[in-house]
Amino acid sequence: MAASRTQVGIIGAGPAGLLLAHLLHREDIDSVIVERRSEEYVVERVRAGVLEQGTADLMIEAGVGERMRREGLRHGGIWLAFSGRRHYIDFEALTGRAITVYGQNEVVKDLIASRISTGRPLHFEAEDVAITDAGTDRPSIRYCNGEEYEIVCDFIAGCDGFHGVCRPSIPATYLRTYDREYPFGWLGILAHAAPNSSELVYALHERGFASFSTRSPSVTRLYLQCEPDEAIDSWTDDRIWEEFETRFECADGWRPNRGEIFQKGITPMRSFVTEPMQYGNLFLAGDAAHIVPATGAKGLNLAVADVRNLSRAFAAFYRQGRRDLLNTYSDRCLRRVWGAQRFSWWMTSMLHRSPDGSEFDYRRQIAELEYVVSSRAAMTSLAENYVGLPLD
Ligand code: RFL
Ligand code: PHB
Repeated sequence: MAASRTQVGIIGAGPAGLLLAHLLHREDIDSVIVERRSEEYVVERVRAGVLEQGTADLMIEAGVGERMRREGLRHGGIWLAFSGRRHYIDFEALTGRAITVYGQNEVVKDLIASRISTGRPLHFEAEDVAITDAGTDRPSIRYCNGEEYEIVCDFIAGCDGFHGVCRPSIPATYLRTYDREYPFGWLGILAHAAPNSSELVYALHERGFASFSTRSPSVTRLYLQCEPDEAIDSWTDDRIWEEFETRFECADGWRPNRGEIFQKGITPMRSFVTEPMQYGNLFLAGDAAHIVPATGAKGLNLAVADVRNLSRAFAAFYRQGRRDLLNTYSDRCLRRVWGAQRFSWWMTSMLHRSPDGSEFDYRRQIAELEYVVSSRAAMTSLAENYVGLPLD
Protein backbone atom coordinates (compact mmCIF):
# COMPACT_ATOMS: atom_id res chain seq x y z
CA MET A 1 0.00 0.00 0.00
CA ALA A 2 1.34 3.45 -0.95
CA ALA A 3 1.18 5.69 2.13
CA SER A 4 1.35 9.50 2.30
CA ARG A 5 0.52 12.31 4.72
CA THR A 6 -1.41 15.53 4.51
CA GLN A 7 -2.87 18.14 6.80
CA VAL A 8 -6.48 18.04 5.55
CA GLY A 9 -7.80 15.05 3.59
CA ILE A 10 -10.86 16.06 1.57
CA ILE A 11 -13.34 13.46 0.36
CA GLY A 12 -15.45 14.67 -2.58
CA ALA A 13 -14.73 17.13 -5.41
CA GLY A 14 -18.10 18.87 -5.50
CA PRO A 15 -18.36 22.58 -4.74
CA ALA A 16 -17.75 22.01 -1.00
CA GLY A 17 -14.55 19.95 -1.37
CA LEU A 18 -13.07 22.02 -4.20
CA LEU A 19 -13.73 25.39 -2.58
CA LEU A 20 -12.40 24.19 0.77
CA ALA A 21 -9.20 23.01 -0.94
CA HIS A 22 -8.86 26.40 -2.61
CA LEU A 23 -9.39 28.38 0.61
CA LEU A 24 -6.84 26.15 2.40
CA HIS A 25 -4.32 26.66 -0.40
CA ARG A 26 -4.63 30.41 0.17
CA GLU A 27 -3.76 29.79 3.84
CA ASP A 28 -0.81 27.61 2.79
CA ILE A 29 -2.43 24.51 4.30
CA ASP A 30 -1.85 21.17 2.52
CA SER A 31 -4.76 19.10 1.34
CA VAL A 32 -5.47 16.08 -0.85
CA ILE A 33 -8.81 15.67 -2.62
CA VAL A 34 -10.14 12.17 -3.30
CA GLU A 35 -13.15 11.90 -5.63
CA ARG A 36 -15.03 8.77 -6.65
CA ARG A 37 -16.19 9.98 -10.08
CA SER A 38 -14.30 11.05 -13.22
CA GLU A 39 -13.48 14.71 -13.85
CA GLU A 40 -15.85 14.73 -16.83
CA TYR A 41 -18.75 13.39 -14.74
CA VAL A 42 -18.18 15.94 -11.98
CA VAL A 43 -18.03 18.86 -14.42
CA GLU A 44 -21.04 17.79 -16.46
CA ARG A 45 -23.40 16.98 -13.59
CA VAL A 46 -26.25 19.52 -13.98
CA ARG A 47 -27.48 20.99 -10.72
CA ALA A 48 -27.81 24.35 -9.04
CA GLY A 49 -27.74 27.75 -10.62
CA VAL A 50 -28.43 30.45 -8.03
CA LEU A 51 -25.56 32.01 -6.07
CA GLU A 52 -26.38 34.21 -3.10
CA GLN A 53 -24.60 37.54 -3.05
CA GLY A 54 -22.33 36.30 -0.23
CA THR A 55 -21.33 33.24 -2.31
CA ALA A 56 -20.53 35.35 -5.37
CA ASP A 57 -18.58 37.87 -3.22
CA LEU A 58 -16.58 35.06 -1.60
CA MET A 59 -15.64 33.59 -4.98
CA ILE A 60 -14.41 36.99 -6.15
CA GLU A 61 -12.47 37.66 -2.92
CA ALA A 62 -10.89 34.21 -3.16
CA GLY A 63 -9.74 34.84 -6.74
CA VAL A 64 -12.01 32.26 -8.41
CA GLY A 65 -14.83 34.59 -9.48
CA GLU A 66 -13.40 36.14 -12.64
CA ARG A 67 -15.39 34.11 -15.19
CA MET A 68 -18.50 34.20 -12.98
CA ARG A 69 -18.23 37.99 -12.92
CA ARG A 70 -18.05 38.07 -16.73
CA GLU A 71 -20.55 35.36 -17.62
CA GLY A 72 -22.84 35.05 -14.58
CA LEU A 73 -26.22 36.78 -14.86
CA ARG A 74 -26.98 39.19 -12.04
CA HIS A 75 -30.69 39.14 -11.08
CA GLY A 76 -32.20 41.87 -8.94
CA GLY A 77 -35.34 39.93 -7.99
CA ILE A 78 -37.77 37.14 -8.87
CA TRP A 79 -41.33 36.82 -10.17
CA LEU A 80 -44.04 35.00 -8.24
CA ALA A 81 -46.83 33.81 -10.57
CA PHE A 82 -50.23 32.54 -9.44
CA SER A 83 -53.93 32.97 -10.32
CA GLY A 84 -52.93 34.11 -13.82
CA ARG A 85 -50.79 37.08 -12.70
CA ARG A 86 -47.07 37.71 -12.21
CA HIS A 87 -45.72 39.83 -9.32
CA TYR A 88 -42.15 41.10 -9.07
CA ILE A 89 -40.23 40.86 -5.78
CA ASP A 90 -37.50 43.47 -6.05
CA PHE A 91 -34.60 42.16 -3.94
CA GLU A 92 -32.34 45.11 -4.74
CA ALA A 93 -34.91 47.69 -3.62
CA LEU A 94 -35.85 45.67 -0.52
CA THR A 95 -32.40 44.54 0.66
CA GLY A 96 -29.76 46.28 -1.48
CA ARG A 97 -28.55 42.83 -2.50
CA ALA A 98 -28.95 40.53 -5.52
CA ILE A 99 -28.27 36.99 -6.75
CA THR A 100 -26.13 35.65 -9.59
CA VAL A 101 -27.29 32.88 -11.90
CA TYR A 102 -24.21 30.82 -12.84
CA GLY A 103 -24.35 27.04 -13.25
CA GLN A 104 -22.89 24.88 -10.51
CA ASN A 105 -20.99 22.96 -13.16
CA GLU A 106 -19.30 26.23 -14.21
CA VAL A 107 -18.34 26.89 -10.56
CA VAL A 108 -16.89 23.37 -10.38
CA LYS A 109 -15.04 23.82 -13.69
CA ASP A 110 -13.43 27.06 -12.42
CA LEU A 111 -12.45 25.47 -9.10
CA ILE A 112 -10.90 22.41 -10.78
CA ALA A 113 -8.86 24.65 -13.10
CA SER A 114 -7.67 26.64 -10.11
CA ARG A 115 -6.76 23.49 -8.15
CA ILE A 116 -4.82 22.08 -11.09
CA SER A 117 -2.90 25.35 -11.44
CA THR A 118 -1.68 25.02 -7.82
CA GLY A 119 -0.16 21.59 -8.56
CA ARG A 120 -1.75 20.25 -5.38
CA PRO A 121 -3.26 16.71 -5.49
CA LEU A 122 -6.75 16.03 -6.84
CA HIS A 123 -7.47 12.33 -7.45
CA PHE A 124 -10.48 11.38 -9.59
CA GLU A 125 -11.90 7.88 -10.06
CA ALA A 126 -10.88 6.71 -6.59
CA GLU A 127 -12.56 3.38 -5.80
CA ASP A 128 -13.57 1.91 -2.43
CA VAL A 129 -12.93 5.15 -0.55
CA ALA A 130 -13.01 4.47 3.20
CA ILE A 131 -12.07 6.25 6.43
CA THR A 132 -10.14 4.48 9.16
CA ASP A 133 -9.71 5.74 12.73
CA ALA A 134 -12.45 8.31 12.13
CA GLY A 135 -12.75 9.47 15.74
CA THR A 136 -9.01 9.80 16.45
CA ASP A 137 -6.50 12.60 15.90
CA ARG A 138 -4.87 10.61 13.04
CA PRO A 139 -7.73 9.59 10.76
CA SER A 140 -6.84 8.18 7.34
CA ILE A 141 -8.38 7.86 3.94
CA ARG A 142 -7.91 4.62 1.99
CA TYR A 143 -8.79 4.12 -1.64
CA CYS A 144 -7.83 2.14 -4.74
CA ASN A 145 -6.90 3.29 -8.19
CA GLY A 146 -5.05 0.34 -9.71
CA GLU A 147 -2.98 0.34 -6.53
CA GLU A 148 -4.08 0.76 -2.89
CA TYR A 149 -3.40 4.09 -1.18
CA GLU A 150 -3.51 5.39 2.36
CA ILE A 151 -3.42 9.07 3.26
CA VAL A 152 -2.82 9.79 6.94
CA CYS A 153 -4.42 13.13 7.85
CA ASP A 154 -4.55 15.59 10.71
CA PHE A 155 -8.19 16.21 9.75
CA ILE A 156 -10.69 14.85 7.26
CA ALA A 157 -13.30 17.04 5.60
CA GLY A 158 -16.32 14.98 4.57
CA CYS A 159 -17.51 16.82 1.44
CA ASP A 160 -18.88 13.72 -0.28
CA GLY A 161 -22.53 14.68 -0.61
CA PHE A 162 -25.65 12.98 0.68
CA HIS A 163 -24.70 9.45 -0.50
CA GLY A 164 -21.04 9.58 0.56
CA VAL A 165 -19.03 7.45 3.02
CA CYS A 166 -18.17 10.09 5.63
CA ARG A 167 -21.47 10.43 7.48
CA PRO A 168 -21.90 6.61 7.70
CA SER A 169 -18.34 6.39 9.14
CA ILE A 170 -19.60 8.14 12.30
CA PRO A 171 -21.23 5.84 14.88
CA ALA A 172 -25.01 6.19 14.52
CA THR A 173 -25.36 6.59 18.29
CA TYR A 174 -23.29 9.79 18.11
CA LEU A 175 -25.49 11.50 15.50
CA ARG A 176 -29.01 12.79 15.50
CA THR A 177 -30.71 13.21 12.13
CA TYR A 178 -33.83 15.12 11.12
CA ASP A 179 -35.49 14.08 7.88
CA ARG A 180 -38.51 15.05 5.84
CA GLU A 181 -39.38 13.67 2.40
CA TYR A 182 -41.84 15.54 0.21
CA PRO A 183 -44.46 13.65 -1.79
CA PHE A 184 -43.25 15.21 -5.08
CA GLY A 185 -40.10 15.79 -7.11
CA TRP A 186 -38.80 18.18 -9.78
CA LEU A 187 -38.44 17.37 -13.44
CA GLY A 188 -35.64 19.70 -14.60
CA ILE A 189 -34.74 20.43 -18.22
CA LEU A 190 -32.17 22.42 -20.14
CA ALA A 191 -33.29 23.74 -23.53
CA HIS A 192 -31.59 25.58 -26.37
CA ALA A 193 -34.03 28.49 -26.09
CA ALA A 194 -33.25 32.15 -25.46
CA PRO A 195 -34.48 33.08 -21.95
CA ASN A 196 -37.33 35.57 -22.37
CA SER A 197 -37.76 36.70 -18.77
CA SER A 198 -34.92 38.75 -17.33
CA GLU A 199 -35.59 37.26 -13.86
CA LEU A 200 -36.49 33.83 -12.42
CA VAL A 201 -40.18 32.89 -12.27
CA TYR A 202 -41.70 30.70 -9.52
CA ALA A 203 -45.28 29.65 -10.34
CA LEU A 204 -48.05 27.88 -8.45
CA HIS A 205 -50.86 26.53 -10.62
CA GLU A 206 -53.73 24.16 -9.83
CA ARG A 207 -51.67 21.48 -11.58
CA GLY A 208 -48.62 22.19 -9.41
CA PHE A 209 -45.34 24.10 -9.32
CA ALA A 210 -43.23 25.31 -12.26
CA SER A 211 -40.15 27.51 -12.36
CA PHE A 212 -38.11 29.30 -14.98
CA SER A 213 -34.39 29.98 -14.78
CA THR A 214 -31.53 30.55 -17.17
CA ARG A 215 -28.01 29.41 -17.85
CA SER A 216 -26.82 31.67 -20.65
CA PRO A 217 -28.24 34.01 -23.30
CA SER A 218 -29.20 30.92 -25.34
CA VAL A 219 -30.03 28.30 -22.66
CA THR A 220 -33.17 28.15 -20.52
CA ARG A 221 -33.47 26.00 -17.35
CA LEU A 222 -36.97 24.96 -16.33
CA TYR A 223 -38.44 22.86 -13.52
CA LEU A 224 -41.82 21.19 -13.12
CA GLN A 225 -43.35 19.52 -10.06
CA CYS A 226 -43.82 15.78 -10.77
CA GLU A 227 -44.20 12.52 -8.84
CA PRO A 228 -40.99 11.70 -6.92
CA ASP A 229 -40.55 8.30 -8.58
CA GLU A 230 -41.96 9.08 -12.00
CA ALA A 231 -40.42 7.45 -15.11
CA ILE A 232 -38.73 10.19 -17.13
CA ASP A 233 -39.76 8.45 -20.38
CA SER A 234 -43.39 9.29 -19.71
CA TRP A 235 -42.44 12.96 -20.22
CA THR A 236 -42.12 13.52 -23.97
CA ASP A 237 -40.81 16.91 -25.06
CA ASP A 238 -44.25 17.98 -26.29
CA ARG A 239 -45.88 17.00 -22.99
CA ILE A 240 -43.21 18.96 -21.07
CA TRP A 241 -43.74 22.16 -23.09
CA GLU A 242 -47.55 21.89 -22.87
CA GLU A 243 -47.33 21.45 -19.11
CA PHE A 244 -45.07 24.50 -18.75
CA GLU A 245 -47.41 26.60 -20.88
CA THR A 246 -50.38 25.56 -18.75
CA ARG A 247 -48.68 26.18 -15.42
CA PHE A 248 -47.15 29.53 -16.42
CA GLU A 249 -50.41 30.77 -18.00
CA CYS A 250 -50.57 34.49 -17.34
CA ALA A 251 -52.81 37.45 -18.20
CA ASP A 252 -49.79 39.31 -19.64
CA GLY A 253 -49.32 36.46 -22.18
CA TRP A 254 -45.81 35.53 -21.02
CA ARG A 255 -44.69 31.96 -21.66
CA PRO A 256 -41.16 30.55 -21.96
CA ASN A 257 -39.64 30.26 -25.41
CA ARG A 258 -39.59 26.70 -26.68
CA GLY A 259 -36.38 25.08 -27.92
CA GLU A 260 -34.62 21.75 -28.22
CA ILE A 261 -34.52 19.95 -24.84
CA PHE A 262 -30.98 18.59 -24.46
CA GLN A 263 -30.99 17.44 -20.84
CA LYS A 264 -33.69 16.21 -18.47
CA GLY A 265 -33.70 14.62 -15.03
CA ILE A 266 -35.92 14.03 -11.99
CA THR A 267 -34.82 15.14 -8.51
CA PRO A 268 -36.53 14.09 -5.27
CA MET A 269 -37.24 16.80 -2.70
CA ARG A 270 -36.10 16.32 0.85
CA SER A 271 -35.07 18.19 3.99
CA PHE A 272 -32.35 16.55 6.07
CA VAL A 273 -30.01 17.69 8.87
CA THR A 274 -27.28 15.80 10.77
CA GLU A 275 -26.22 17.00 14.20
CA PRO A 276 -23.43 17.49 15.04
CA MET A 277 -21.44 18.07 11.85
CA GLN A 278 -18.26 16.80 13.49
CA TYR A 279 -16.88 13.60 15.01
CA GLY A 280 -13.34 13.87 16.42
CA ASN A 281 -11.18 15.24 13.61
CA LEU A 282 -13.77 14.40 10.91
CA PHE A 283 -15.83 17.43 9.82
CA LEU A 284 -18.86 17.19 7.52
CA ALA A 285 -19.67 20.01 5.09
CA GLY A 286 -22.33 20.64 2.44
CA ASP A 287 -24.78 17.95 1.33
CA ALA A 288 -22.90 15.35 3.41
CA ALA A 289 -24.44 17.04 6.45
CA HIS A 290 -27.68 18.56 5.19
CA ILE A 291 -30.10 18.61 2.25
CA VAL A 292 -32.70 21.25 1.39
CA PRO A 293 -35.50 21.05 -1.18
CA ALA A 294 -34.33 23.04 -4.21
CA THR A 295 -37.17 25.63 -4.08
CA GLY A 296 -35.12 28.00 -1.91
CA ALA A 297 -31.97 27.59 -4.08
CA LYS A 298 -29.89 27.13 -0.93
CA GLY A 299 -27.94 23.82 -1.15
CA LEU A 300 -24.81 25.05 -2.90
CA ASN A 301 -24.84 28.27 -0.88
CA LEU A 302 -24.95 26.34 2.41
CA ALA A 303 -22.04 24.19 1.23
CA VAL A 304 -20.05 27.38 0.55
CA ALA A 305 -20.91 28.85 3.97
CA ASP A 306 -19.81 25.61 5.70
CA VAL A 307 -16.41 25.47 4.02
CA ARG A 308 -15.81 29.16 4.63
CA ASN A 309 -16.26 28.42 8.36
CA LEU A 310 -14.17 25.28 8.19
CA SER A 311 -11.26 26.90 6.35
CA ARG A 312 -11.17 29.68 8.95
CA ALA A 313 -11.18 27.11 11.76
CA PHE A 314 -8.28 25.19 10.17
CA ALA A 315 -6.37 28.45 9.63
CA ALA A 316 -6.81 29.41 13.32
CA PHE A 317 -5.57 25.95 14.30
CA TYR A 318 -2.46 25.91 12.10
CA ARG A 319 -1.54 29.61 12.54
CA GLN A 320 -2.33 30.12 16.22
CA GLY A 321 -2.81 26.63 17.69
CA ARG A 322 -6.44 27.55 18.47
CA ARG A 323 -9.09 24.82 18.56
CA ASP A 324 -12.01 27.08 19.52
CA LEU A 325 -13.26 27.61 15.96
CA LEU A 326 -13.02 23.87 15.27
CA ASN A 327 -14.96 23.14 18.46
CA THR A 328 -17.73 25.58 17.55
CA TYR A 329 -17.79 24.75 13.80
CA SER A 330 -20.88 22.54 13.99
CA ASP A 331 -22.95 24.93 16.12
CA ARG A 332 -22.05 27.93 13.98
CA CYS A 333 -22.97 26.12 10.74
CA LEU A 334 -26.16 24.60 12.11
CA ARG A 335 -27.61 27.96 13.10
CA ARG A 336 -27.49 29.06 9.48
CA VAL A 337 -28.46 25.62 8.16
CA TRP A 338 -31.70 25.66 10.17
CA GLY A 339 -32.45 29.18 8.90
CA ALA A 340 -32.12 27.90 5.32
CA GLN A 341 -34.12 24.77 6.18
CA ARG A 342 -37.00 26.90 7.42
CA PHE A 343 -36.95 29.11 4.34
CA SER A 344 -36.66 26.19 1.88
CA TRP A 345 -39.51 24.31 3.59
CA TRP A 346 -41.65 27.47 3.54
CA MET A 347 -41.04 28.19 -0.16
CA THR A 348 -41.66 24.52 -1.00
CA SER A 349 -44.90 24.30 1.01
CA MET A 350 -46.21 27.57 -0.40
CA LEU A 351 -45.45 26.73 -4.05
CA HIS A 352 -46.29 23.01 -4.48
CA ARG A 353 -49.54 21.08 -4.50
CA SER A 354 -49.33 18.14 -2.18
CA PRO A 355 -51.13 14.95 -3.37
CA ASP A 356 -52.68 14.66 0.10
CA GLY A 357 -53.56 18.38 0.22
CA SER A 358 -57.14 19.63 -0.06
CA GLU A 359 -58.78 22.54 -1.89
CA PHE A 360 -58.62 24.37 1.44
CA ASP A 361 -54.80 24.01 1.38
CA TYR A 362 -54.61 25.36 -2.17
CA ARG A 363 -56.74 28.41 -1.31
CA ARG A 364 -54.64 29.00 1.80
CA GLN A 365 -51.45 28.86 -0.34
CA ILE A 366 -52.92 31.40 -2.76
CA ALA A 367 -53.84 33.63 0.20
CA GLU A 368 -50.27 33.34 1.46
CA LEU A 369 -48.88 34.33 -1.95
CA GLU A 370 -51.33 37.27 -2.08
CA TYR A 371 -50.00 38.38 1.29
CA VAL A 372 -46.35 38.01 0.23
CA VAL A 373 -46.83 40.16 -2.88
CA SER A 374 -48.85 42.84 -1.12
CA SER A 375 -47.01 43.33 2.18
CA ARG A 376 -43.62 45.03 2.16
CA ALA A 377 -42.75 43.21 5.40
CA ALA A 378 -43.57 39.78 3.91
CA MET A 379 -41.74 40.59 0.67
CA THR A 380 -38.69 41.75 2.60
CA SER A 381 -38.69 38.53 4.60
CA LEU A 382 -38.64 36.48 1.39
CA ALA A 383 -36.02 38.75 -0.19
CA GLU A 384 -33.56 38.75 2.72
CA ASN A 385 -33.68 34.96 2.95
CA TYR A 386 -33.38 34.46 -0.81
CA VAL A 387 -30.34 36.75 -1.24
CA GLY A 388 -28.80 34.95 1.76
CA LEU A 389 -28.79 35.30 5.52
CA PRO A 390 -25.59 36.84 6.95
CA LEU A 391 -22.60 34.51 6.77
CA ASP A 392 -21.49 35.19 10.36
P1 RFL B 1 -21.96 17.32 -4.12
O1 RFL B 1 -22.06 18.33 -5.18
O2 RFL B 1 -22.95 16.20 -4.10
O3 RFL B 1 -20.48 16.73 -4.19
C1 RFL B 1 -20.09 15.59 -3.47
C2 RFL B 1 -18.97 14.92 -4.23
O4 RFL B 1 -18.52 13.78 -3.49
C3 RFL B 1 -18.36 12.69 -4.38
N1 RFL B 1 -18.47 11.44 -3.62
C4 RFL B 1 -17.40 10.71 -3.23
N2 RFL B 1 -16.10 10.91 -3.38
C5 RFL B 1 -15.27 9.98 -2.86
N3 RFL B 1 -15.71 8.87 -2.20
C6 RFL B 1 -17.02 8.63 -2.03
N4 RFL B 1 -17.44 7.55 -1.40
C7 RFL B 1 -17.94 9.59 -2.54
N5 RFL B 1 -19.28 9.69 -2.54
C8 RFL B 1 -19.59 10.81 -3.20
C9 RFL B 1 -19.44 12.89 -5.42
O5 RFL B 1 -19.15 12.20 -6.62
C10 RFL B 1 -19.43 14.40 -5.59
O6 RFL B 1 -18.52 14.82 -6.57
O7 RFL B 1 -22.02 17.98 -2.67
P2 RFL B 1 -21.49 19.44 -2.16
O8 RFL B 1 -20.11 19.71 -2.63
O9 RFL B 1 -21.82 19.47 -0.73
O10 RFL B 1 -22.42 20.49 -2.93
C11 RFL B 1 -23.79 20.57 -2.68
C12 RFL B 1 -24.55 20.99 -3.95
O11 RFL B 1 -24.15 20.13 -5.02
C13 RFL B 1 -26.08 20.92 -3.77
O12 RFL B 1 -26.44 21.36 -2.49
C14 RFL B 1 -26.80 21.78 -4.81
O13 RFL B 1 -26.64 21.26 -6.11
C15 RFL B 1 -28.30 21.86 -4.50
N6 RFL B 1 -29.06 22.62 -5.50
C16 RFL B 1 -29.06 24.00 -5.47
N7 RFL B 1 -28.31 24.68 -4.58
C17 RFL B 1 -28.26 26.04 -4.62
O14 RFL B 1 -27.59 26.66 -3.77
N8 RFL B 1 -28.92 26.79 -5.57
C18 RFL B 1 -29.69 26.19 -6.50
O15 RFL B 1 -30.21 26.87 -7.38
C19 RFL B 1 -29.82 24.75 -6.46
N9 RFL B 1 -30.56 24.11 -7.38
C20 RFL B 1 -29.78 21.97 -6.50
C21 RFL B 1 -30.54 22.74 -7.43
C22 RFL B 1 -29.74 20.59 -6.64
C23 RFL B 1 -30.46 19.98 -7.65
N10 RFL B 1 -30.36 18.58 -7.75
C24 RFL B 1 -30.13 17.89 -8.96
C25 RFL B 1 -30.13 17.82 -6.53
C26 RFL B 1 -31.28 22.15 -8.43
C27 RFL B 1 -31.27 20.77 -8.52
C28 RFL B 1 -32.13 20.15 -9.60
C1 PHB C 1 -31.57 26.80 -11.22
O1 PHB C 1 -31.34 27.76 -11.98
O2 PHB C 1 -31.08 25.68 -11.42
C2 PHB C 1 -32.47 26.97 -10.05
C3 PHB C 1 -33.19 28.13 -9.90
C4 PHB C 1 -34.02 28.28 -8.79
C5 PHB C 1 -34.13 27.26 -7.85
C6 PHB C 1 -33.40 26.09 -8.01
C7 PHB C 1 -32.57 25.94 -9.12
O3 PHB C 1 -34.92 27.40 -6.76
